[in-house]
Amino acid sequence: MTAPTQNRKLLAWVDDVTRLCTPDHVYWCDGSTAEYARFMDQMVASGMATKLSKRPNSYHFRSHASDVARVEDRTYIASRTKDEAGPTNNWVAPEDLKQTMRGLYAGCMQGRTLYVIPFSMGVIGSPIAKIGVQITDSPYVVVNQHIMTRVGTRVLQALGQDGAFIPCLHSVGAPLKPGEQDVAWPCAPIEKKYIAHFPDESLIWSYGSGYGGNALLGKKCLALRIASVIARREGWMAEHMLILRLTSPAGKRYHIAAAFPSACGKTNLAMLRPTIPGWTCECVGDDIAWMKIGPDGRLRAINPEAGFFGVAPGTSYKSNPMAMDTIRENSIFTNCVVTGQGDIWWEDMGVPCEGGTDWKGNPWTPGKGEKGAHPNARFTAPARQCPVICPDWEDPAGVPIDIFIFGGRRTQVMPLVHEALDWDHGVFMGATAASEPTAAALDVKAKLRRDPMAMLPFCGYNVADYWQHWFDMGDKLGAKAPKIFYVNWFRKSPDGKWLWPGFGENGRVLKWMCERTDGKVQGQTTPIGRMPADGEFDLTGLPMSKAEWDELMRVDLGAFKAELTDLDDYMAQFGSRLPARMRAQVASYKQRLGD
Ligand code: OXD
Ligand code: MN
Repeated sequence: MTAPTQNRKLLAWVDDVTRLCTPDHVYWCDGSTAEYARFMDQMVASGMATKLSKRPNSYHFRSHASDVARVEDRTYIASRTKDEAGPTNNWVAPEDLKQTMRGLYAGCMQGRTLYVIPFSMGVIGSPIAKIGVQITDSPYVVVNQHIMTRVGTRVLQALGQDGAFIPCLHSVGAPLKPGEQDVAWPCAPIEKKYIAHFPDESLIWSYGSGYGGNALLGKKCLALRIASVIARREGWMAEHMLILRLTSPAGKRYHIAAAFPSACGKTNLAMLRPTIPGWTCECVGDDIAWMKIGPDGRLRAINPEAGFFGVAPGTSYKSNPMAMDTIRENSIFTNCVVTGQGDIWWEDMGVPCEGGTDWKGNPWTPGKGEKGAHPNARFTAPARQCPVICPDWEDPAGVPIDIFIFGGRRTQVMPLVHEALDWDHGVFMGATAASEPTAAALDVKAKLRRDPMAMLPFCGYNVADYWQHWFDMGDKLGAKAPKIFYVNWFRKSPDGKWLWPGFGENGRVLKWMCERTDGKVQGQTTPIGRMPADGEFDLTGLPMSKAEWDELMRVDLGAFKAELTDLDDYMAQFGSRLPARMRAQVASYKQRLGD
């Protein structure tokens, strides 16, 4: 196939990789629907995919049982020095890592096709967008990238002869000997998997995994790890945040960006259906926000992605009706149950299932004792199919952010909502956010982990420098900086019951934030921040007793104090790189707690 571009750097890179990986064929993706259909037909024929008779143009894939989630232990930030990567990232000297990986890449595409996927993160032409090119030997990656990014010929046109792009090299790491039969989900064993980032040259090398964030390199690798480094250098922000627009009964619009650790309900909040009368919500993005200061001095956010790669289990008409409607057609499902009727199913989908084939390919019936879908089973669906997608979701200028929210999954201690006393305190709140781990990463064992700004697995440089960048952004934004809040939807009572109904009721929390932003309510100051004053929070129609509300909002100073040792240890790992302003925050926090 002749290359459909004259971009010299791109041609040279594809040539180099072809020589190293020795594929049987090279194919340049054009991004067309015909191409998508052809790949799907091929994968159905080879047994890699199942066409779902109940959902138009939708397919199911089963991964290898060892290749079901991101692998943080195998993810590397290969900056020039270990210190630049910081204590929270795995580091190997770039040349050493390249040497190891070149050894793995040598001949790794034998018997396979090398696909070149030109893609844009953000609408082509947006001043905030960036172009990447992924090379992969996985047709599953190609079809997913078609949904998750903007792929194809238009991107090559935008790139022209000399345009810059971020090279993203990916192989499943499973060469085929002549005549060898392929398996349904080729991948390499865990010790040969590498998800490598070379921030100093904006380069991504991924080897051995075909799954999600390890393999769809535009998402976590480019849009967060590499983009966070570029953003710091260029003075903008690349964050693990959903973006939504909330409109009040009076028609006033508020744009909110919220950071929660993986699998803590970002997609649900992004597609919220508020229960409070007159308030509406539209989704701009569910996972990543790229934000630049606009000509008016406000922070403007775009969603660099074009699709949703959501956690399937738990998604139902109760938890997220808009996601359920989004995935009715043209969607890809991975590691779900395929029912006897030719549909997909997962735990807590809210519909009965008579049985079918589970994510491992075994016959399955409910009550078997084992889960039918993997807890990190996913759907990939076009964002434009979301019934509440914001009409401006592709505005190249982005939407102006009024409010930042941080949070995590805490069954204890953290109240439903509190507000930062000022920008620096908000940075402290984000920096110290903690969560109980979920199924989105294979190898997280801790009971509670601090996940700064939900970026722990995604920050491409030293987290202490990242915090300094947040302080610097606050200085640049001044009075136009978004207000910062912290939420916890997951608190339980001492006898183990959820204290907050969540889902559509979360709109009430957002309403209080908007009213704070407008100065309509004042809140009350507590040692941890501002909280709703008596009567300020709209509980109309909620069957919640005063005692339950008090428990939900209870600030147990003893419990906060008990976490101070952990906080000190956490901060100490950054040594002298810890910003002075963060030290000051820790000191005033302790003082407010009365320590
Ligand atoms: C994701 C994640 O897939 O955060 O979005 O793990
Ligand atoms: Mn995510």
